[in-house]
Order: sequence, then structure tokens, then C-alpha cells
Amino acid sequence: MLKGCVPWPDEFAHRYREAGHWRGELLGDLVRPWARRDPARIALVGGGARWSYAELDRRADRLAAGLAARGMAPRERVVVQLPNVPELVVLCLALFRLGALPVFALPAHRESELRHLLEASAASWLVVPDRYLGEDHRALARRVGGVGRERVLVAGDAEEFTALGDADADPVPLPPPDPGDVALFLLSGGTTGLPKLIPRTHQDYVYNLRITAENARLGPGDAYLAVLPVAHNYALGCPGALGTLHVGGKVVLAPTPSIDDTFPLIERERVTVTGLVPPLALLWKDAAAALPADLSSLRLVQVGGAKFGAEAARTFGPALGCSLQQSFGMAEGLLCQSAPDDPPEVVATTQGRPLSPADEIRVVDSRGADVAPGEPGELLTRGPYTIRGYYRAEEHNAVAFTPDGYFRTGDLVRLLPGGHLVVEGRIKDQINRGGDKIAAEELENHLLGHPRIHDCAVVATPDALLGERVCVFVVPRGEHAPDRAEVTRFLRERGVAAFKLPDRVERIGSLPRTAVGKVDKNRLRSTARRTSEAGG
Ligand code: J2J
Repeated sequence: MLKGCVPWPDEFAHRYREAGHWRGELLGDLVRPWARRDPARIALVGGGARWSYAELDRRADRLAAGLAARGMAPRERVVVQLPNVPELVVLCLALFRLGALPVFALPAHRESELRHLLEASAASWLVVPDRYLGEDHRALARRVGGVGRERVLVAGDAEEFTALGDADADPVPLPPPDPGDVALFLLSGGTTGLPKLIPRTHQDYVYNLRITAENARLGPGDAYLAVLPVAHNYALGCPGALGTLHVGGKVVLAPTPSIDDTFPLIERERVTVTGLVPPLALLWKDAAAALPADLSSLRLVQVGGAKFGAEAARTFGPALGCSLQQSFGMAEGLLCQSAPDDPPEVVATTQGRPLSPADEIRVVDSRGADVAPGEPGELLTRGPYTIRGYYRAEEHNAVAFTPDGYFRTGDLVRLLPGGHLVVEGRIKDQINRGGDKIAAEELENHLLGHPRIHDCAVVATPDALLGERVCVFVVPRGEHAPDRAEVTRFLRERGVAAFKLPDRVERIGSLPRTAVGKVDKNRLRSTARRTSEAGG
């Protein structure tokens, strides 16, 4: 396994192979059987492209050869920041075939995040679109620096960089990577300073695709609409775009998550399955009633990334005329989802069950002891698609994993007798803003760089649509505390992604502390709630 990664111990690897979970499959081979068996079958629709399996397969081979010819080598890290464009899917397959390792940045990331990803992964390549949603990503790449011009690949008009479209050559035989080796890096939501890199192997991720596709009863007749960024685990592989290609289905890429883009695509492409975050699900529910769109092809909508409340969950399916699947997932691995045969009330009130019979879970108290059945506690997990460590993060791994290899999810759950989980909250210092994760410490570190901020603390405040919003308590240095407009300007200047910008900035004389001297975030959360209830 790549240096800096933590392998599964032999006895576990053996067990997962014996059970048939790990089958030595390669992500680069996903579309090959379909390209041979049914070459004209449509694989990918988006951005004006409509490619068959044979076409997608051919393009991936040509791109892999083109990248190899430009010097890209196996195991090199490639920070990939592409929105939902067909080039992203071809690039993924090409990198998997080459054994080069995509590090998936989100389209919303800016200099601060991109610089961190390049550095943390020691990447030698960066891939960006020319423009997306008003942002010129070539200008962004220039500001980020760190990678030579010829190693910045641009989907679209490349200016001084290399056009992704020019990396095209006649296919060459490439030595296949080891199925047990790392194939891609996902990002953690982050609880500490900056997001950690999550190494996923070929065989563990193919397993991830297989179990999520099975649980969605996904087959060649399905059309999956990628609404959320394909760069995120949820729309990439749960089952997402890759899981759909694995079963011979059709992947439809929505250029943005807006209703104006997604509803016409559902109608035109007869979309059957998609995945949403709760705020989008709420919007869809209202829009389905208000707009004349034909959504009758939809049979299953996954909702996850943040808690979907029972009330909304009960009415969602009937409003859209489809089944709801609650999805409680994490890029580190473990996936809990409702099953097709779960009774409606179980689907409405739980976040599903772990998908693999080999998933091991424990629910523990603050001392690490198992709680009584049904009581809330922190969810720990290990299994055939849950990592044993973040990339190059030995110190952090010592706290994020137990000595016997369980990942500490930081999520508070209750385990019901039937094996279903209910997410009750979290102990990690993170804000979940409608599925977007914001590490409090990352934002605090940025804010402490402001000349008029002496100290600060970032907490979540409840919100009807987004679930949570970002509130910052600021202890000013000097007379005048910076207001929200000033904080926003400052963070933008530092190149922080827009979804992390605070919704509220509150001035406070000093931060409340607990008995052991830690910032008392519970108290700050209550203060924030009180002031918002008072209309503050
Ligand atoms: C409450 N919290 C949830 C849910 C995730 C599918 C779906 C989501 C993700 C994802 C994913 C939640 N209710 N239904 O990768 O494949 C919070 C938890 C969790 C964290 C993981 C997928 N679904 N969460 O959201 O890596 O706190 O993955 O630990 O971005 O999101 O975030 P992330």
C-alpha cells in the first residue's frame, strides 16, 4: 500500500477476501464489461455529451495514454477540482487505469483549501475547469501556484495551461495497479485545522459501489442523476456515478443542483434514482407540488449528508411519488441506509442500517465503554470499506481510531433493536450546514489572523432549512469588533470556500470556559439560540 496509508491487518484482509467482499477488482475496469457486451448502451449524459459505454471506455483509454505521455506516473497525486462535467468521469477512469491518484476537491473550494490539498497530498498535478459559476478557475490555479504550468490541466479553454482535451493519445498497455492499493483520496469533513485525506483502495471502493447499488436495486435500466458534486463520496460512489456505471446504468450529470437544471433533466432523461441533501429534498418537495414538471420516472431518492427530520421524511415520498432512502454515510467508509423492505415508519424515523454484514459497530460513552442498548453514544466502526487511518496523519490517527482499529465517527447515535441507527447529534467540533461540513477549528484559525480579532469560537445554530448555520463569537482586539460583512470580506480574501462563511457574527467580552479551561461551546450554542429567538 502507498506509504503513509494504514493497511487493514492481514487477518481482516483475509476475512474480507474469504467472504467475497474484496474480489480483486479494479476501478478502472468498471465500464469494460458493458463496453464489450453492449457497446452502444448509453453510459453518460451531461454538458452536451451523450456517450455510450464504448465511447466512454475509448475516451478513458486515450486520456490515460495521453496523460502517461505527458509524464503522469502511477501513484502520483492529482488534485481534481471539476464540477459535474463529463470530463470528470473520463478523468476518473483514466487515472484509475493509470494508477495515478485523484484527490477530490469540491468545486466550491478556493485557494485556501486547494493549497492545503496540494500540500497534504504532495500532488504534482492539478485539474480545474476553465470557468464554473462565475469563477475563473484558471485564475484560481494561478493564485494557488505550487504546480508547474504544464501540470495544470484545464477542462475547456486552457489559456497558458494544458488543455485536458489535448492529453489524448493512442491507447497503450498500462501495468494494472494492485487492487489492494489506494485508488483515490476523498476529503474528511474535518474536525481539526484542515481536512484530512481519506485513502480508498480499488477493492474497498468497488465493494462500496456494489453494496450501495444492490441496496438501491440499481440495474442497467436505471438512470442516476448526479445532483450533488460527483467529487463527493455520496454522488461518486454511494452508488453515485461510479456505482451506476458498475451496473450498466445511465449517469446523468446536473451542471448545478438548482431545480431549473435538475427537473428538466429528470423529465428528459427519465431519471429513476438520485441523491439529495435535506435542504434540497425540502425544496424538491415544495417544487414538485408547484411546478408542472414530470417526475414520474423517479423511483428512489436518497436523502443524507445531514439529518432528515421524521416529519419531512414521512411526506417526502408521497409528494414526489417515489421511495425515500435515508442515507447516513461518511467518506471514511461506513454507510447506513434504509433497506427497500423497511416499513415506511422505520424509513422516516431512522438513518438506516450498516450495509455490510462485515461492518462492526459499537456505541460508546465518553470513557469508551459500550452504552446500554438503545442509549445514545458515539458511533465507532470498522469494516471492509472503512479506512484504518488518514493519509500521512500518524498523530491524528492515534486519536481518530481506537488501538483495535475502530474509526471514531464523532457522531452520536442510538442503535435500535432491529439494527437501525438514529443520528442524535455529534461530539466532533464541526458544523453541518445542510450537508456541507465546516470544521470549527479551521474557521477559527483563519479568523484569528484578523487584526481586530483577539479570540473567537465557531458554533452551530439551528436552522429550519439548512439544519444548522455558522455562528462566530468574536472577542475584539480594541474597540470595534469586525461585523459580518468585514469577516466575510476577510475570509474571502484568504480564499476560503463560500459555504464556510459565517451566517452570524456576535461580539462577546470573553469566551466562556469549562472547568478544565476549554471553550464552553455548549454555553455559546445556548447563547446563540437565545439571541436568535429574541430576534438578534
Ligand atoms: C445525520 N448526519 C449525517 C445523516 C451524513 C452518503 C451520505 C452522506 C455522506 C456524507 C456520504 C447523515 N444524518 N443522514 O459520504 O456516501 C454526517 C455525519 C457523518 C458526516 C460524514 C455518503 N449523513 N451525516 O455526508 O464524509 O456527521 O459524507 O459523520 O461528507 O456527515 O460526512 P461526509
